Amino acid sequence: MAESFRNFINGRWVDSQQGQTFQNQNPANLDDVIGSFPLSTEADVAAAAEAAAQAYKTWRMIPAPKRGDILRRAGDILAERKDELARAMTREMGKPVFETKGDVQEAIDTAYYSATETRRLFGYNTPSELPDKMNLSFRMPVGVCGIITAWNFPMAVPSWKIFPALACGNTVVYKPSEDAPHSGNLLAEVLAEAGLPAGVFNVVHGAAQCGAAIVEHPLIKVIGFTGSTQVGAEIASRAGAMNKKVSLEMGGKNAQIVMPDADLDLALDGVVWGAFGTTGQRCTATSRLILHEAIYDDFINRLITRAAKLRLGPGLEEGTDVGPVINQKQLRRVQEYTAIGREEGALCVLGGDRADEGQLGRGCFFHPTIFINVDRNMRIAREEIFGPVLSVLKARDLTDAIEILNDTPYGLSSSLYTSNVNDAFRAVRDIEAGITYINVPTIGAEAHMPFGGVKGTGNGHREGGWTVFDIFTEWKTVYIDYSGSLQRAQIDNY
Ligand code: UN1
Repeated sequence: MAESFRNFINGRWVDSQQGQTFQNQNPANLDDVIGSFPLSTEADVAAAAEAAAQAYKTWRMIPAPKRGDILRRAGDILAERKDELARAMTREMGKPVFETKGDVQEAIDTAYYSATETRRLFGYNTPSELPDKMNLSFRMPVGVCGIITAWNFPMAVPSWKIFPALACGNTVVYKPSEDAPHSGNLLAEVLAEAGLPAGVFNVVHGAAQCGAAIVEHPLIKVIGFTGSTQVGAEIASRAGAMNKKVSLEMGGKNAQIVMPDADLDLALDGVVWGAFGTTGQRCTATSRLILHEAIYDDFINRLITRAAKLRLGPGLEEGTDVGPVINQKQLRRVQEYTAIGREEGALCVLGGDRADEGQLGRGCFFHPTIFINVDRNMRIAREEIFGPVLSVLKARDLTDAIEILNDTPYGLSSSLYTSNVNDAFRAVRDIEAGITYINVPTIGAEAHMPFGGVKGTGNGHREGGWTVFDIFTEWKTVYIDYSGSLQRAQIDNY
């Protein structure tokens, strides 16, 4: 009998009001059912939003550094439970344990960073244009935040949004992905144990209906979303019509450029990790490799040899390099894209198929796949696949390579391998992406730096670092006149 998990509302574990559930399976072995979770509806979201709105009244009044103390304790608990949490996360979403440990670490980093920021959260003071008058500005919390995330970073990505939101004095209604709901409950456990008061953080599980209810609930003032560009666009239009703040973190079609003067061994390490780490299921994954023509053939040969050695297997098994894709639907999607690549005339030189040998047949495994002779107009060069598929393109020179890199609807991460410092700075200037790495793969952003992208990747916000506080605060401007007389701005001083 599979375990049955609940929502977390107002500090209590509760079933959904209509009682429907969905099941969560281990993608490395579909017979392994983690448990059933509530398929929440509008009524459950309303209960969570009301609890969060009530809790907001007292939470916003607690001095920010005291809120920070709770977040710091949450960071300590995450650190103590790191191994256990990582194993639970791997069981439900597949990536190897060394990666889920990194995922927890990113949440720990964010907890400590947010805790520290509660002693800063700087405002600005400026001189007034009038005598005996003072101008100040402060960051104020916004209210109840609706947080909706993907499954691929089940601890790090929610933390990026939730911890800064709480630090600023907001309360939260969180919907984890249906593919990683258990991690959402583990996060609720950690925050409760850290001493977060009831109602400040609430978890509602469910699918599209639950997400839409969060976006539409009038008590929820801000939406923070990580997921597909299509769903993000729907959220933006619904929430926009209600004048809600929305921060969207969506797809990518990230590329690594390799120039002939690069350290080619380093570039090889970079692309293997960037393309096949997390089974290619990162919004920052390297899904295009742009090689200078002078090294094209040689680099491809070395890449095939290297990638062929990657060990595919369950993430809980020691020695696994690459885990499964998240579910059967995604397995079909990756399969469809490899068929599209072949039809478009690209040459598949590695993988290209489902892996179902032995125990792999019980899960959703796909061989690391490389397409060469890819043209920039092909769908496999333009559309996000979210799987272990790398498209290799050829460039004449750096200008051509950057033009190819920029020629997609997305703009999240990017990478250039070169030893030429002038080329490195040109690339930093000309690449259209939120993040550019020099001699580093496209994955591996650090928690205290702005994270986000341009074009179809986002809507102008940045998570991570100090910039995330712009999402979860509103500015309050204050004028204090101590002259004792009416001083009319723009009039009495000119
Ligand atoms: C994501 O894939 O949604 O930069 C986030 C990285 C990680 C975060 C990825 N730190 O690859």
